[in-house]
Amino acid sequence: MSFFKKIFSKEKKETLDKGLEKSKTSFFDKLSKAVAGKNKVDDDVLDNLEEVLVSSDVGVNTTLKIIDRIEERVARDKYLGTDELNRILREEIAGLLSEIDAGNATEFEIPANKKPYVIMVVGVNGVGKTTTIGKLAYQFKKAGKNVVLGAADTFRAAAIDQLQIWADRTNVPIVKQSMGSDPASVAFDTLKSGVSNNADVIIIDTAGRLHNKINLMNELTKIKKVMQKVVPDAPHEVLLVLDGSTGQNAFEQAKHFTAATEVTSLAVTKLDGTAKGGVVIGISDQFQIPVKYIGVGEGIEDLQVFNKFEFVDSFFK
Ligand SMILES: Nc1nc2c(ncn2[C@@H]2O[C@H](COP(=O)(O)OP(=O)(O)OP(=O)(O)O)[C@@H](O)[C@H]2O)c(=O)[nH]1
Ligand SMILES: [Mg+2]
Repeated sequence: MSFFKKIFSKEKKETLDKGLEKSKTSFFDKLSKAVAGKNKVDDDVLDNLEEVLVSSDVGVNTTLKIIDRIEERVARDKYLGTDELNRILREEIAGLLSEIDAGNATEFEIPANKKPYVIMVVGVNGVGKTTTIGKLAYQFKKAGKNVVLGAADTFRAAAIDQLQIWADRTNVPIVKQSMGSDPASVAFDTLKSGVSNNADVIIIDTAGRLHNKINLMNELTKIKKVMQKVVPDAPHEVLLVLDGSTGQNAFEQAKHFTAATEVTSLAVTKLDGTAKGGVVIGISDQFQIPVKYIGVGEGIEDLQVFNKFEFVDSFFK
């Protein structure tokens, strides 16, 4: 099958499989129950499948899209055996993800023509923003890039300390001010420092408190504007971090943030401890934003470049 011709690094694949074990088991338990005792994909099977997808947090709209596509195939092929359902679901899900991006990245890369490449990281508190920034700093540094971190989450003192810990751990410089200072001012300083120190990548942490939409919009817009005084086309990437274990809540957060700012990529964290990996499929389909990274643990190496082929493969094995 063309989707799975890709050759994966075995070690990486094992981590992903292990990380997604919970999602996998649960999805497959449900899927097998959905087709138990049936040879043919009929209305009953489709109803059950719909339930399985919704309860795996794929989301209602995306579930309906998938069911529609399978119905079309049933109508076309007349007889569709349940033994083929796995394969067809895989194809349809990978197909949905393909509509959003090529999805074949395997390495931590940044565009060569943007220097410094500025990533602004947003998301509500506790989703894993700072951790994801630390993991990214580690990967970019490992790839030989000069990385600078900016502690523009000035809302809590601990937030700055936490980013400092990651800066120390990855041996990457950090620009910070005291708690309560203006996040836009920290972002400005970070870009200034990054430019004068020849940074390849600048990653800006932002406050995760739940604002109302207007406040959030104003704050993010201000940070962007101020950064553009230093690097006119910054930020090159607005990375929204979502906690994959929160299911429908992650959808709500995506709605909230995409309304407040232009989100260009997603990181879905905590997929190691959840039965809700389906959220990745639903969110990227519904918001038409590519999932770029997935978090599969708390460790420094527990961040992976999202590859839909690997993901779907792991989900369905
Ligand atoms: N299991 C697991 N835990 C994670 C992952 N990513 C982050 N965490 C944990 O989630 C908790 C919150 O992570 P932070 O990085 O502090 O989250 P944050 O979004 O920066 O939160 P605030 O600074 O409070 O806004 C920490 O205990 C992390 O170790 C992941 O992929 N898997
Ligand atoms: Mg934080």
